[in-house]
Amino acid sequence: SGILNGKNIIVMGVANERSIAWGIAKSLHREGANLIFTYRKERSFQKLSQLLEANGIKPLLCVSCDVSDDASIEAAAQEIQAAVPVIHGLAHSVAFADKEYLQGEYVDTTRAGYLQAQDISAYSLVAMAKACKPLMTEGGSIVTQTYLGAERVMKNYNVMGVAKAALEASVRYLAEDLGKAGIRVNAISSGPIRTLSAKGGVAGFNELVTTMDEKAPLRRNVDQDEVGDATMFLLSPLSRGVTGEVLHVDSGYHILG
Ligand code: 0WD
Repeated sequence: SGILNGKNIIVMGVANERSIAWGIAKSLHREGANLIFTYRKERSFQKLSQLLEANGIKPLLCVSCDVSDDASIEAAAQEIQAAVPVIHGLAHSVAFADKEYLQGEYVDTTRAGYLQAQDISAYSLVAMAKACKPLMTEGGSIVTQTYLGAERVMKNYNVMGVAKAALEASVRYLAEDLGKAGIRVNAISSGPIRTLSAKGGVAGFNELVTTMDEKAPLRRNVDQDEVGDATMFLLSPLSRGVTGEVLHVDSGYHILG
């Protein structure tokens, strides 16, 4: 008896129990959704299988999908279509930039580093929206994960901030295109959360977390479960009038000057 009973939703980007996508998966499961997971690395698949087992979650399907590869996306979409007739939602929670470019100055970004960040972190949403559109025959909801570095200069976030800006603009253009098919497209802009990518990637990440405790209106940071619930809201009919939106789940940090 959840708000998402009978809804089939794809979750991308569970690497381990700290992943934002795992917070999303727990919220969606609690509300009765049937889940389809995509993973890139074999190690993530093993982690994911253990997590599902330990939490008593039976997925409809787990499929490999490397978003930097069109053939991999197409194969994943075909496998999903063969197993699940209709998809109602997509939680996109993947990004990547070489950590060499997540420190120092943005001006030093190479063409290859720039393109890779754009490819995996921004174009992947477009590619996945394109692949999922034919499966969302009853309308649907697509939600991605962004960060404040898209809107303003955050130290060290550099090339990823520029990729997130493209991601947020893509949310708006996709919302216009897919709105005709009853498909909504939104983003969550979360505060800094200690995950595999964040800790290992962004230089000075610990300072970002400390600043939340000291300065954010709520005087604390957010966690994966809070992002999970907000993402669930955007994937659910509770948000049926909302599209093209970036919702901040950051203890209010973004309102500060
Ligand atoms: O502070 C944070 N952690 C924030 C993260 C604040 C605001 C936003 N975000 C965003 C991230 O930019 C990303 O878009 O949330 C999203 C999820 O990030 P996360 O939960 O921090 O990261 P993590 O737990 O490391 O999972 C990211 C997954 C990994 O899975 P795999 O299976 O590959 O280990 O994204 C994956 C990444 O490797 N990923 C890819 N998945 C498919 N194809 C690819 C790819 N090419 N590249 C990376």
